[in-house]
Amino acid sequence: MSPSKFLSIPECFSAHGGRVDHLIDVVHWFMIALGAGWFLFFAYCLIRFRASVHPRASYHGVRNHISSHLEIAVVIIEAVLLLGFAFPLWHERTDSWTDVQKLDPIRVRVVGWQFGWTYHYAGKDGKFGRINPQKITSNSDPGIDFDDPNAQDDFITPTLKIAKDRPAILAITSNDVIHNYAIVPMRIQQDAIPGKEIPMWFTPIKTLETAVVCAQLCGEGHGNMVGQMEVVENKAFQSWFDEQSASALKTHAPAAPATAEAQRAPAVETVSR
Ligand SMILES: [Cu+2]
Repeated sequence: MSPSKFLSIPECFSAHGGRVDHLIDVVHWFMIALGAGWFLFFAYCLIRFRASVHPRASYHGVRNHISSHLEIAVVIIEAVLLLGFAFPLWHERTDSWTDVQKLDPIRVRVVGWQFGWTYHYAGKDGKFGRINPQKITSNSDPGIDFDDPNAQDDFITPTLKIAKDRPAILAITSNDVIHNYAIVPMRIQQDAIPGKEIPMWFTPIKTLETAVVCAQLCGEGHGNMVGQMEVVENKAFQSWFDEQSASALKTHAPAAPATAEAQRAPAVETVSR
């Protein structure tokens, strides 16, 4: 039996999510044991030291060290949970890149703002364009500087689209205040802090359409800060991505300068007879 089944957590859709659920289970088992222990101890005290048997209070209390030993045991178990389970999992999701790079990951910048999310894709060249805060024209504008050649095929979307069985590396940031980007079915979330790009990665294992939420109280519209995300088959993702990138390039690339040859030779109209 796993306690996480009773917490209304939605189904898991990511490769690593089972380990997060396992950690939730371990923590809850520990809390159940601790809660039951304290309750039994409380009930024991009520009966053992009831007024009818002990009309006069003892001002010395317990003389041995059992309570200190119990406290130390609790601290040790909590340290094992934190250092043995939680930190390694967190490190792997946010700081461990070598293996992910080899798996052709999808990279997306996620920009939080009051009150929504904007997604910035690097386009076909795989390079994100320069970000210039002075280019921001509205709350939801990530401020891409299209004078940068790397930015010409960059595109932005209001919905996160990624591919099944392909790792997604999301770099989380914010345009204004601190938000928190959370995808519960993927068992992952990260703070969105202005001026910082904090990465996190996961691999979706099933196709899905779901909501993402802001998990940090960020202002009066916080409750409306629900975004959409889609996990599609890689083929569908790739054709969508290529299309978006090509149309961005059409919009942002400067008009190609006329070649020297075209300038020399006057345009000749061929007429078929
Ligand atoms: Cu928010």
